[in-house]
Amino acid sequence: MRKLVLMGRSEAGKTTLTQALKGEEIRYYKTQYVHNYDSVIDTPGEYAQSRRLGKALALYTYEADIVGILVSAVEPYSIFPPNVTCQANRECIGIVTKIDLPQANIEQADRWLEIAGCKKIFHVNSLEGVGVPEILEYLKQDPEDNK
Ligand SMILES: Nc1nc2c(ncn2[C@@H]2O[C@H](COP(=O)(O)OP(=O)(O)O)[C@@H](O)[C@H]2O)c(=O)[nH]1
Ligand SMILES: [Mg+2]
Repeated sequence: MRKLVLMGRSEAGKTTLTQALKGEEIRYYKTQYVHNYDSVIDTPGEYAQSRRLGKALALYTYEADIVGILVSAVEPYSIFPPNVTCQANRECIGIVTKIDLPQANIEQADRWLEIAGCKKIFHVNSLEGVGVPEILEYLKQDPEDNK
C-alpha cells in the first residue's frame, strides 16, 4: 500500500478523511502535531497555510509516495498556487471533501485542483465514507502497472 500525505487548510477535512481511510470511528479533534499512521500522514492545516511551515511540509512529502491535496467543496478561495504540484517530487492527487453539503461547489473545487496541477481528482464525503474505497483502491495499485 502506497503512503499518502494529506495537505490542505484547517477545516478542509484532513483528519476526518484520515479516520475514514483507516476505518476509524469519526471524531473531531484539532490536529496539533503530525499524525503518522500506517499509510496516511495527517498534517495540521497551518503547515499548508504558512510559507515557513510549508517548507516543513515538504519534508513529509519525502516520507510519502503520494501527496493528497485537499480542497473542501465549500472553500471560499484556494490556498494553492498554480502548478504547486511541480514542487513535490511525488505524485500528487486532488481530493474534494464535503461533497455532501448543500452549498458544495464541486466544479469550483475541481477547477482549483486542476490549476494547482492535479491530474487525478477524487470526490469524498468522509462522514459517510463516499469516495473513500476509490482512494484506498488507488493506494493499493502498483505504480508499475501505470507505466
Ligand atoms: N459534511 C461533511 N463534513 C465534513 C467532511 N469532512 C470533514 N467534515 C467536517 O469538517 C470539520 C473539519 O474537519 P477536520 O477533518 O478536522 O479538518 P482538518 O482541519 O483538515 O483536519 C469537522 O467538523 C468535520 O466533521 C465531509 O466530507 N462532509
Ligand atoms: Mg486536522
